[in-house]
Amino acid sequence: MPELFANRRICTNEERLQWFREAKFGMFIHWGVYAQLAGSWKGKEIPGIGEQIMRFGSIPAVEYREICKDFNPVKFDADEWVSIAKDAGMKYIVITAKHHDGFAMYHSHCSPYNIVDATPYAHDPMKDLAAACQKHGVKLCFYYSHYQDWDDPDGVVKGTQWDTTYPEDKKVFERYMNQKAIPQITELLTQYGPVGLLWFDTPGDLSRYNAQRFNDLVHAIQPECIVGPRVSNDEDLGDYIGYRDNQVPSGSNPLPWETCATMNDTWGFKKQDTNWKSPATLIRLLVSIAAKGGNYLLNVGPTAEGKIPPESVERLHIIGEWLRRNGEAVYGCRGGLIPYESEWGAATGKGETLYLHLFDWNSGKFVFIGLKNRVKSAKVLSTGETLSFRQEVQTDMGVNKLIIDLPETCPDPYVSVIALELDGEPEIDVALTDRDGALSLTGISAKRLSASGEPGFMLAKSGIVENWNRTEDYLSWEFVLTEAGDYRVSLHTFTEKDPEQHPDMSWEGGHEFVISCAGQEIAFTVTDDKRTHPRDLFLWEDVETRCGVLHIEKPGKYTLSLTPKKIEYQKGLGPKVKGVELQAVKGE
Ligand code: FHN
Repeated sequence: MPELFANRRICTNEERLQWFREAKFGMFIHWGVYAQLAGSWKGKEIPGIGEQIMRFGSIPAVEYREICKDFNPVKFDADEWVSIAKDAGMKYIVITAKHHDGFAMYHSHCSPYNIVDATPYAHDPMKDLAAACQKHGVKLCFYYSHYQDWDDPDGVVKGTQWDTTYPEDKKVFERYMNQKAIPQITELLTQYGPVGLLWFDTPGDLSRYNAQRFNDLVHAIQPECIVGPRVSNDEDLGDYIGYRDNQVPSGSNPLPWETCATMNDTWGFKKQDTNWKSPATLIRLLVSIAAKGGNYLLNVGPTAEGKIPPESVERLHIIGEWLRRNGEAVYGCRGGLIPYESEWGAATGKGETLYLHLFDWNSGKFVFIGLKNRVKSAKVLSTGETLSFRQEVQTDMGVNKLIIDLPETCPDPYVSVIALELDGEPEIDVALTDRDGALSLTGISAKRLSASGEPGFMLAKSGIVENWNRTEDYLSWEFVLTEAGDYRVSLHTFTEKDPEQHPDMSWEGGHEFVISCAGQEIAFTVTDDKRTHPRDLFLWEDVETRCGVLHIEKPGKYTLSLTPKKIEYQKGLGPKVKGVELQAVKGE
């Protein structure tokens, strides 16, 4: 019996998640023999994500196996990879030990289809990574495709089928479980020392029974090892909450959670994908996720030679530089101080310090609304420069205002952090208030109500209101508007850019709604007036409907409700609502 079995002890979820809660930032590594193809097959560029070129290029398993014969990552240097992660401020790495293609990137004794036995490289990179992680104090974690295996005679091929050699009707999933998946996970948990997290993927139609077997296996071998949320489609299995790829929720979640994300548009190395996110986008995503209480698992796709692409290294270094100056406002910080998104940036807290992460530095002043504490001091976190400020209460509206004077020079490109010493732990009145004439009323901050008792619609963990198929269900918000005048009102719904992959999320318009506020009613039909593709949302698009104009006679507290009059069912979807936006009409 392996030694780790012998050391088995009981470990609570809280204990095993302690490091994860503090970590905030990790490196996802998609590395496999697919890197050899770099996005092309037989001289043709294959559309789709790099690590799934076997599927997108309909490459038969017998031909795909030939790729291994040339896979020789002689430039792989575990120390270099882990140092890049450490320099970026990442606290854990999650590397693909086996992706859907079925190829083990470590020395597996139960399948010869592995990097040691099937490639000229004949060396186990996971051994080196385990040693480098130990040396640098970075947690080693493994990704394992537990349900899909496009090479195993009994493995699942989800969705579109192609010639994977083995007839579907002869497959016995239990045989794959018992002869490959369970033994390989056991190897991963017994050959490389402590493993921080087992990151499962695409549970598909995996039965509850089998998902539970994977879950229990991990905890039985290494009680401290976290089980990733995609072990099952059932939300109660897995030790933390996982969002979909590149999906950042629009509000905070008090449970430990993670978003995994690409740095360009793919995971596995793909030469043609040069759509790199900017350092500003990456740092703002890291900050927004931390402020909502989550972890950011950012991907790199090393080449077949074993190098992390220079575009990724460069961006990671910039993030690391930013974290060296501002990491105090990220690591081990409390999220959820403001439970919804703020246009100006984000807030985190630690003890009696509140950190305001400003995405734009508009020299002059910054007004923060809702802070109930007395501020003892304010400074720029990265430079220590003291800032002057004053606090006032607008009593008629009950709005607390903190006005901070900002010097000319922006201290940090991308995001500047102001650290406020308070008279106690941060207490923020999260009543919704406009800022510079704009106000977002999102699903997260709405009351979900129904004229007939229990509302039938739901708030998905992404923050989108879904299953809205009854006209008696409606949304309502209470908020403060600090300026009188006209406000343009728009509704934001969501659609899927790739309806084939997630057909449930494609868009349907034609619904009729009424917005009621300040004694006025705006009736409108949901139309596709403007589409935007938020860079961080990858497959999702925002569809804006311009509803009309609301007149606000005087500043004060208001209630706005969004009530459907008719819901279109042609595709049987109903509206997927992100929220309503108010924007002051200025100078017209
Ligand atoms: O199908 C995989 C995909 O190739 C990639 O590994 C991502 C990373 O989260 N997971 C699956 C899709 O969600």
